[in-house]
Amino acid sequence: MSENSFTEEVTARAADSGANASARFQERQAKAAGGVVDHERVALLAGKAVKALNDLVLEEQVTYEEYNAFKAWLIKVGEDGEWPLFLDVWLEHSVEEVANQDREGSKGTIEGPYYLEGSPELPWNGTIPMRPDEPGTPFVFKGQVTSTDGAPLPGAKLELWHADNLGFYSQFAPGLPEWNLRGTFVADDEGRYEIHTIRPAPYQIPTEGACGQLIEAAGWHAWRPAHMHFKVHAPEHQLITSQLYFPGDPHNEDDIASAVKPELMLDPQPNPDEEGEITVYDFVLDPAR
Ligand code: MBD
Ligand code: FE
Repeated sequence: MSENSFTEEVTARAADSGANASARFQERQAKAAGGVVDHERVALLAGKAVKALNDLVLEEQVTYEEYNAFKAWLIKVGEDGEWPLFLDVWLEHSVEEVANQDREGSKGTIEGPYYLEGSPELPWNGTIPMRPDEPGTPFVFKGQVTSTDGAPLPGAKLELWHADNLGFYSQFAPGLPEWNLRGTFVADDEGRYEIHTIRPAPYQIPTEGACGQLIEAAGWHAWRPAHMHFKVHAPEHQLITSQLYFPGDPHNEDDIASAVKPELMLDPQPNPDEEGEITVYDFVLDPAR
């Protein structure tokens, strides 16, 4: 494959991610029960948001040129399907902070735009779906799920999803098998799991969409550090949504999505039993409220 066709392929794939994320979010939201925010909260929150923007215009003496550039950009965010990407990168971390402030168990962090329900169910020591020649360092991820009182949680489920070795997520970038690098692992009768996967690559916000345009116009960087996403659940316990990170990634310090926490850092070691690396991480779930 020539260098050019590789670049084109990557660009074409990146362009699809935003549109897919919007469609998937709308499907899930349509199925979600409730979804109606009451009048008083709408009046309060929309009122404060509008006031904050008006204050900004007056404080910073915003011009018509800037106002129209903003309007054009907002239209493009929708056209590119990048509202999920924009919101999850620049706002979700605060929503997560509020949602999980009273938890005693494992730290959560943002879900991001690329979660899918219903990934293939696998045993406690299964291998995540991947291509036969899946590029990347083989990676074993093991540990135990317990309750905040220390009791093991048998049959806990760990949903894992992560990018491939080029930073692409299945079903959001074309050309990947449907459930590539997505799986639901059922812990054993002591809440233990030993998941076999590969190390994901860092993730770059697609450069050609509205979010990429904003990043370039502001002179920011477009990177999230390499990460693995999780949802961990067990009966009578609160679901936790989180991500885990790899030490030494240059973007652990300046994640564009502000979602890295010191408690979420892995400690990968050479695997003594097979090629690749191994790491241990235990999850602690809060009892249901
Ligand atoms: C990602 O992979 C991600 O996890 C978030 C939060 C935003 C964009 C891409
Ligand atoms: Fe991600």
